Amino acid sequence: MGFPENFLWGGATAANQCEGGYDADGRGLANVDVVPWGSDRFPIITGELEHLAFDDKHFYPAKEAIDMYHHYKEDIALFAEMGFKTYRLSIGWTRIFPNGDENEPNEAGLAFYEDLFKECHKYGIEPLVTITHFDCPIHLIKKYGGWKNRKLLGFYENLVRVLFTRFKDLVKYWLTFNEINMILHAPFMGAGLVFEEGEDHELAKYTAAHHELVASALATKIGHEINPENKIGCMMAAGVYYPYSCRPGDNWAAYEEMREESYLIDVQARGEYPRHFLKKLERLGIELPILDGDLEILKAHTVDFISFSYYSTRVAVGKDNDEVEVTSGNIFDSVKNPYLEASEWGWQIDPLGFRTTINMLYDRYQKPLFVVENGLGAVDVPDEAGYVVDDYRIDYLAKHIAAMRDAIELDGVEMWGYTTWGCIDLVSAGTGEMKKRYGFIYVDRDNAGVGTLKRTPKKSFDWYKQVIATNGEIL
Ligand code: BGP
Repeated sequence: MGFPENFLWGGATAANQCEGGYDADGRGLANVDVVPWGSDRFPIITGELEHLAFDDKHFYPAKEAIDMYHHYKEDIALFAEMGFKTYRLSIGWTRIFPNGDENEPNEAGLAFYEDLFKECHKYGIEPLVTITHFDCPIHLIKKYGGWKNRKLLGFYENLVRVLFTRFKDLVKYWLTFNEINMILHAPFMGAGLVFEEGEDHELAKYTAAHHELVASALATKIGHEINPENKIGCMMAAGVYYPYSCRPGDNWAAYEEMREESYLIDVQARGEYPRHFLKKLERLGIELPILDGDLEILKAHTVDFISFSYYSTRVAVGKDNDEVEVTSGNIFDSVKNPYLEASEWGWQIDPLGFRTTINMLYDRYQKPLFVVENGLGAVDVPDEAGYVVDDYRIDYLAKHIAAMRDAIELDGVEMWGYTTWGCIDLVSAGTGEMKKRYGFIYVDRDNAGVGTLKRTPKKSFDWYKQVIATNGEIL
């Protein structure tokens, strides 16, 4: 018992957080490039502050990131040394279509990923590819307004057609959009939205979300047509909501939050908008731009599996409750849970909540699951030799893997694999820091971009190697 025999152990990254090489070989500018480190980052990623180009006042960590663009062979060799069965990475859209609306792709960008995938296969590592991970060409934002414009759907369709065709023999596992529910919380990252003065934010977000949902269903259709072997999944920023107390009002708040976070995945997994969501739109006076055929496409092309990130559970409080303390979480805050410890960034640590989340998703969708992000962002202090003893990370991961094992072994959940977030140190999506590290591999670079970029395995490197070698028996 324990983990299934072909369980896909591995690690995950995203192009903009690790590749660098932002203008290499014809690559165009993307939203994620111009998101700086520092206090302006948050208003920019939420679409409140327009910032569509570099300036001299900010530092832009994605420009060089950890320069995986030039280190991928070395990095993949280290992943192979840990025994990775899979490596989750994302495509930089602007490497393939620098502006996003060209007819012909950039060959250099395709060649880069082709070589990277071949490098993975050399070691028997199965690539798991996120088509867009918080990634949208700047040109599409400036000219069309990002995903609130239906035209984006056609540009995305071109992208996926090129990817599925070119990488037919190299990639089987695909995710259409990273953490699609982040449109609701970080709409510039999730959908290239910048709000205009007086604009109805809800209308813009739900419209963009509709376009991404149809795009995702179309991608599923095209992907299956090009290669029936393809497994195409959705991706959710997950984490169940607990009611702050057993007051009915708190419980209702938790229930509502959970439904709101899940509505996009409901569409991708079941092929229909949930009725509570349509009722809500009615109340808000929002009419979605649903064109003829959209609902049929959504219905006919649901995903093959559900992937998700999990870092924390969240807590909801009803309107009738007292003042409560708040703590940080992935992009958005949550009410503080007094029963949990938190990371240095305030993210609450809850392995049993992981098991609950896994079960909730499986009960809700009855489709195979894939954990594509989980991990601990922490400050690592290397010794003189550059070695990090990260027992805190090992502890976090061991407890979460044990909870996942319970979900599989005791609850019968069908789970395809597990990739830890940021298997090599990379730039934080939420804060732009390098200091917030998740990796098994230390990268010498600081928040201001200073460092040699040297890679050094941490203590957790050998630990994870053993986890994979024993298929999760020894944690
Ligand atoms: C998810 C994103 C990742 C990643 C992770 C950790 O939301 O999909 O890109 O960065 O969270 O978040 P952070 O980098 O803010 O610590």
